[in-house]
Amino acid sequence: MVPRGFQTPTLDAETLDDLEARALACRGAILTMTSVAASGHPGGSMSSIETFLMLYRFADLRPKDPCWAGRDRVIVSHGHTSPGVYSALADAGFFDVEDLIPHFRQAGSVFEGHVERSVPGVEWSTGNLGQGLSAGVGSALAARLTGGAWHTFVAMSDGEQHKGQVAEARRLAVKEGLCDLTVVVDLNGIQISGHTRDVMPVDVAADFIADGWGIEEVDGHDFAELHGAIARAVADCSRPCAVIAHTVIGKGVSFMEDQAEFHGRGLTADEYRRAMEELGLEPRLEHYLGLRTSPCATVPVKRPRPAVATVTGAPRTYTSEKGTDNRSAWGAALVDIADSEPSTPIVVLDCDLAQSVKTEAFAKARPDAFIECGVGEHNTATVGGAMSVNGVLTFWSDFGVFGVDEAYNQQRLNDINEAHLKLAVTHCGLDVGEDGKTHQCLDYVGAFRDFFGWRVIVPADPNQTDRAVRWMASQPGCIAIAMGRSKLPVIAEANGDPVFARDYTFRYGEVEWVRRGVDATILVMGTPSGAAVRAADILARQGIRVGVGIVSSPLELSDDDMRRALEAPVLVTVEDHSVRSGLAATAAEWLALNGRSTHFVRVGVDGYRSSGASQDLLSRNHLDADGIASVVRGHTKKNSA
Ligand SMILES: Cc1ncc(C[n+]2csc(CCOP(=O)(O)OP(=O)(O)O)c2C)c(N)n1
Repeated sequence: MVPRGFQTPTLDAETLDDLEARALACRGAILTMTSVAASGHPGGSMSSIETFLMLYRFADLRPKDPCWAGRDRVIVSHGHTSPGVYSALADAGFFDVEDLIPHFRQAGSVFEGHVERSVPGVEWSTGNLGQGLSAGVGSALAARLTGGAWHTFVAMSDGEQHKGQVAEARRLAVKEGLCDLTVVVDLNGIQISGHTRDVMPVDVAADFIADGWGIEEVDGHDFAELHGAIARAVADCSRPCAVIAHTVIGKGVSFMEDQAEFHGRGLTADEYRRAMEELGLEPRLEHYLGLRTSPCATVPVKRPRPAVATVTGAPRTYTSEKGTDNRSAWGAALVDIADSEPSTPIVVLDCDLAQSVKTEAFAKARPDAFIECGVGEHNTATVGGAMSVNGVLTFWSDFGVFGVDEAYNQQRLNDINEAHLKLAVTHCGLDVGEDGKTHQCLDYVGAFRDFFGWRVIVPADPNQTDRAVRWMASQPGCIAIAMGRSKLPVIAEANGDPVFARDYTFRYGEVEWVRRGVDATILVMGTPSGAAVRAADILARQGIRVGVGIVSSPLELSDDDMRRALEAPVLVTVEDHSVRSGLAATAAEWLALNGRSTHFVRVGVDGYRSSGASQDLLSRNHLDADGIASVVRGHTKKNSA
């Protein structure tokens, strides 16, 4: 038995023979499962199979305890090679190959078309190419921050080397000195549309070298060479290393070799029979097709609870005399959390905006836990997601346009991976001010609306921000908190007492009712909240009584809150956000789903706007107190006429 962990520099002849036999069996499984499913990606699976066998047999893993905390992390970035990954995992004992083959790509089965984190042994769901190395960087950083001794391995393809995110990840790995990170690139020279050199030439080795990686080039079908190179990479304590594995797509079946056609299609029945014959294996298509009606016995992996803050420090209270912006309240709460939780590994990721997003104080207090990722948001989003599933309480703070819009698909993959990233985005809405259209993040609620796990908080003032940030740190799951840029008034009761102070506790999904009124209801979120309250007070003096509900969780409006909102004949939603997909959309959806109608008015943003001072932009869009009051006044009059 060769010990796990790549500590043995060479493999003996018996082990090498054994590996060859396993590779052959896996090739048979790859061809059979893709033929049973009549879809999938056999070509790359067959070029990568030696790498997968090598990693899953020799990395420090416990197949019967796939979530063991100290395990090495094996991440496969070219998720379409799931037949190869799953067959190597089955070979290593993570589950039964007899359960895998009949249920590959079948509705309801755990064995999805691209590698899925619910499968025992899979660390990160991929399929959107170019993200796996970032997940590996996140895992290696998490080892450093948690004191974990694990090594991170990332298997990649050559086609995905085109992606910019890969370069972002390579650079961060070197900058952070991640020598416990090893990449194996399957350089088969083929991708969907043909030869990689024709589709988009990339000098993979030169790119890694240019960014400071150690590299070795080997025959990726030669177990002895592959093992030796990986063992040397693991032993290199000076830098991250990449093993460039020269391979042949479709390796082992003559008519599949070097053919782009077999990148992504299962074989016909005749091709399958011929291929199995060539491999010297028994074709068993009918047998497995017959098993397809039986239930899939492999169940999704249950992951341990993530790192969350258990103590978050005493809340701060802000007053209107000294105006504060929400982002400063976020930055201050963050420092408090770090101070209160010395035992919880914590990290704050930055993309060259710490000063603006107010994480500088944290960076000064905890330089060990502050990671500057540069202008590399795609990478940062995935790094953050991966850190959050590897024992680190992970925050990323950025402008809304970069943390949400720029990294939309990475945040979607964080959702799919059931990550626990805490995203604090500032400069949202027109309140970005003079930076103009390119920086107006008007869809921060809308973007996350279409994910199924992300929760979104839009606090109304610095006090609510403070409480919401502390709450967010104590929660599992992906949560975004979205803020503007300007100093905001403290929301106060009619008697002047701050609303979100003293014994106020943030509760996700709860509307805070700060004014009562029978003529109209304003539901407001975020930056214009103070203006909406002032508008209600202006209108009260004019005899129009308007209720105001502050919505801090715009994706959740409870039945009770909506019924209360509808007690008045006019409903006005107010938001520094696109009216198409923010608070107004949630309210409209509730009305439609509950068969209710009302006089419904949306105040918000319905197009990109010019640059300018925030207050000017907000007032030009009826998002200041006078603007909101005039809209409400107009509609209450019309409604009663
Ligand atoms: C971001 C992204 N763009 C496009 C695709 C569609 N796609 C799937 S595989 C592939 C190229 C495959 O080339 P390579 O990764 O080298 O795989 P191989 O053919 O070697 O299996 C593409 C473009 C994708 N999965 N992800």
